[in-house]
Amino acid sequence: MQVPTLYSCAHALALLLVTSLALMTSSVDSHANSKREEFLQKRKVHKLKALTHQAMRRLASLNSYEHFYSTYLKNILRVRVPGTVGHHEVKQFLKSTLRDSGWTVKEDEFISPTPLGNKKFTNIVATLDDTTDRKLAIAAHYDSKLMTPENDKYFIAATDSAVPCALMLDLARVLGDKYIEKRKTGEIQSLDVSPMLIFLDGEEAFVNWQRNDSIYGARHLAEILEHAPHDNEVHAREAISSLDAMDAFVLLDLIGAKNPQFFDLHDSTTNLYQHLQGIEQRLTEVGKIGAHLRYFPGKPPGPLGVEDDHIPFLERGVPILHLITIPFPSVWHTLQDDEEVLDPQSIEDLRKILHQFVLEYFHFD
Ligand code: 1BN
Ligand code: ZN
Repeated sequence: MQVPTLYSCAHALALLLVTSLALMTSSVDSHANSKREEFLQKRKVHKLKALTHQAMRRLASLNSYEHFYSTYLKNILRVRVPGTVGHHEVKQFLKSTLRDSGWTVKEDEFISPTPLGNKKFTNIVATLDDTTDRKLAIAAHYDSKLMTPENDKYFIAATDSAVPCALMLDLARVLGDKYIEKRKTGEIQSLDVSPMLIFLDGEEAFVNWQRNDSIYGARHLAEILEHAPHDNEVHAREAISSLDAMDAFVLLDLIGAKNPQFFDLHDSTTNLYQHLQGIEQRLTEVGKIGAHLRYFPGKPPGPLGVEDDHIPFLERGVPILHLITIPFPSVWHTLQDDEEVLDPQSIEDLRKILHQFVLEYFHFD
């Protein structure tokens, strides 16, 4: 019989220690994983709370395109190519308007190489309550594409995406007012899920649309959020990231021209899309939106893959609701994408649908 030496005893002990440490780590890992799964499940079971008919009518009567145009849209309708004065001033306008509406504003500033050299970009991220476990992100890009002017006519990208940005500022006002009112009356102390408005920079290519010359802001922000632990320490310990906090990423793009149609492009958000369809139907029934074929007709006739700011979020597993008009406006990426192409009637209708959607999502009845 072999007598164990001191060496082999120590060896066995070390092996035991390593094995039990490995077992402990893997059980910590699997505990964190199951906690993360449980956390992610909440986005799937979130219920929207329908407004009453009376609240719906009241809300739909409050709107006015004139106010929307003069307060928000007019200030964005200008050249806003990264690095220009217009870009800087629109950025300042977005931040101050959001703060005035009661939102907490953060900036994600970074420098990235582009085919035209290093450029500075700034994403703007606003939350109504930055302490909530979950967020519903609503996003649009605020930069405009670099294009050569002709006969003193400059590219102001009205549908791409000045109107989407103005719609988001309008949502900021509606949600901010409701939130302040509800806190005052003590109806809510805290929220389960907060709206998050993201104004992305550098969506447009400087030369040719390709992976490393486009969606600069979205690529940066998705990466940052993926690696940032959740703000809540308990969730952070469960390996939950700031990106996991996103219920969905709703992207608005190419909005403002006549006859817009939005298809149900992602199965992960078909439930949200169907909710938009329901709102469109209810508003049509009470005569609060104009006669139109249908803004939300359902699934597209064939598979459609549209490149846009949602891609880095999609690749990281975030549910995507892509509200982009298909077909694209006929003026897309031409100098004609200006104020003249805008259709106040459909913008007003979409404004009402989006207002109702967010109020129902956050239970702000
Ligand atoms: C949308 C608006 N996009 C740019 N401005 C994205 C896009 C680029 C979609 C190229 C299709 C082709
Ligand atoms: Zn564009």
